[in-house]
Amino acid sequence: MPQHRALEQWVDQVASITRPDRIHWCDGSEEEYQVLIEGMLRDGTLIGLNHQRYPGCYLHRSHPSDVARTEHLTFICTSRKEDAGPTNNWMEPKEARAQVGKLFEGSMKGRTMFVVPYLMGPAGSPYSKIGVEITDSPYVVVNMRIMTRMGKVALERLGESDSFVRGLHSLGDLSPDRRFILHFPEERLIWSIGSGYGGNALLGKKCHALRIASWIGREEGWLAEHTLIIGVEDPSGQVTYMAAAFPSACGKTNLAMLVAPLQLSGYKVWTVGDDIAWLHVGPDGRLRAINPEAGFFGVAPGTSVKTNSNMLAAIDRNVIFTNVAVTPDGEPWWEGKDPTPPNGLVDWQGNPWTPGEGAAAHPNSRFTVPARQCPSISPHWEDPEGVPISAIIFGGRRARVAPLVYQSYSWQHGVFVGAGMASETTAAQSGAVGVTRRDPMAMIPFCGYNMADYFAHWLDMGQRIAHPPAIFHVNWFRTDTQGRFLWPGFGENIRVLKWILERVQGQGKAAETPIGFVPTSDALEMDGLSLPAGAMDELLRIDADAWAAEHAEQGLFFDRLAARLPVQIRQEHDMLRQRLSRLSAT
Ligand code: GTP
Ligand code: SPV
Ligand code: MN
Repeated sequence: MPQHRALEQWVDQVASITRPDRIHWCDGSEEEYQVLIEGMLRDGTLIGLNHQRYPGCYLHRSHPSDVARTEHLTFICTSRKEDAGPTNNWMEPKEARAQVGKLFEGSMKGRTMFVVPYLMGPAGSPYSKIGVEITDSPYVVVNMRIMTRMGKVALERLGESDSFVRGLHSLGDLSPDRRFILHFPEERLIWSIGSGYGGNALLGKKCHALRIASWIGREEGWLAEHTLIIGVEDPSGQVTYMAAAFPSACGKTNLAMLVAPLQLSGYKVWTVGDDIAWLHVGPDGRLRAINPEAGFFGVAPGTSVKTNSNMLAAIDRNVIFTNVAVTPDGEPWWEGKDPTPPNGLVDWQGNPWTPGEGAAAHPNSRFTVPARQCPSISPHWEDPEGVPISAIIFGGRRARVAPLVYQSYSWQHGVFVGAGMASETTAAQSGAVGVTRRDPMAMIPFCGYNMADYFAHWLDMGQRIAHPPAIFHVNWFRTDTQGRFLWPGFGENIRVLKWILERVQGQGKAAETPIGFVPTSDALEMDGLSLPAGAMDELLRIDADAWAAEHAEQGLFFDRLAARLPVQIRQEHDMLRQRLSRLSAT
């Protein structure tokens, strides 16, 4: 294939270091996929599931120490440390190459090296980008085939160009002591070794489509965000597009596939994307979103007919499950799938499971499924020019402080709301669960450059969009004094989307508060839903003391970024303090 000379050279160079037994160039065909699956069934990497009920579905059990992203082993390797910024781990590029390069020496001996060309974004879109992942994991290859447009289509688009994101991945020995996920944004290069887990190993996803793409987006004038994309259809049939950024395992997939309750069945949510959006200023002066992915890598626990019937309907065929439990009939199972667990479950590590023994499925067990199988997939999900975004929604997992929903006063204030976000940690990353951490725009693990420069880029984008989207903040996770969720969430979240829609259209009742526009107590449509007495007031309450503490926490975070923090963020932070002081005075 002389027409891909730059790629060939890189492949040769990698092979001379990693020394695989064979090299396989992936074409992305169905036949190739089946051959890989059969090989993995033979060597035990995959386990077949009940093929009557779950045709084309398989289970992978990962190494028990390799079940989530490992942020402490993830690095941004820019020539200057300041360009990675204080919120990223940094390694000097030469030192990183020396230290981690050694681990790649001979790492593919006895294995096949797969060359995986892929496209992030629809085939015909001017906003799509090409990547090539070299990996020694067939599990990664089959997942990449679901998550991206993989093989021939990408090679054809590449042609003779040498402009593609290079991703080198090896399982190594899977030891966390020799695990590194390195990004060299200046060279459009990713090195990942020692993990087979999704976000660490499917390099098209968080490594390329967020960390490297966020860097490219700043250079080229667009945004790469940890954001779902939906179209909300109102009873008149009009569809309004929204993008929502929540941290990992905080409800993007569920909101992206929301089914409205009966009383609001005139509203319908269309799914465009569930995890990542690339946002460009379109020729029409609107912010246009494409979903760079072709599949969903979703959280299994909690997925049920009640919470996400669209997803449940999507994952009964052609799915790769990772770290779920299995029933005696060979069906996948996870906590929350049914109210009571079936008898005779085998847990995610392959051992017989008894109730009360901890979770049967790993809390971060996942499924990989083609997006086109989702019943709510939008007819516009592959539109080359993207869909026009009217609202951006930030959100976190906050037991207190953040109300159910509020609207920012302006683009600049909205960027500040995103910059000031925090959320409680989940099982999607290794480490403690439930710890509140600052997570601006849900991008703290994914921004490939200095977070202060990132805020500046957001502010700058606002200047360049003729019709900037309105910016909101939501919180489905506020709890009462007993720790129970105050808001039912899931399908009922349509009530909040309806208010957001109304606000975008210049309607919707709201009160001006120190933090932004908050719905009045009668503003949300409550037909068919009764909350316990006082719950709505609590959900919408701005607690002066809690917000004073929140303001202080934000200040500490902004202090870390002080060297490059845009003055507008400081101004908004000061204005919030002034407005809050008036609240506590009354
Ligand atoms: P990533 O794929 O990690 O980026 O996660 P995500 O943001 O797509 O999260 P997802 O929708 O998969 O939800 C993660 C967990 O949050 C699941 O266990 C859900 O059941 C739960 N969840 C989602 N939406 C809601 C909600 O509205 N209310 C409550 N209480 N829980 C929710
Ligand atoms: C997340 O952790 O935000 C995910 C899963 O969407 S992963 O692809 O592993 O990053
Ligand atoms: Mn995610």
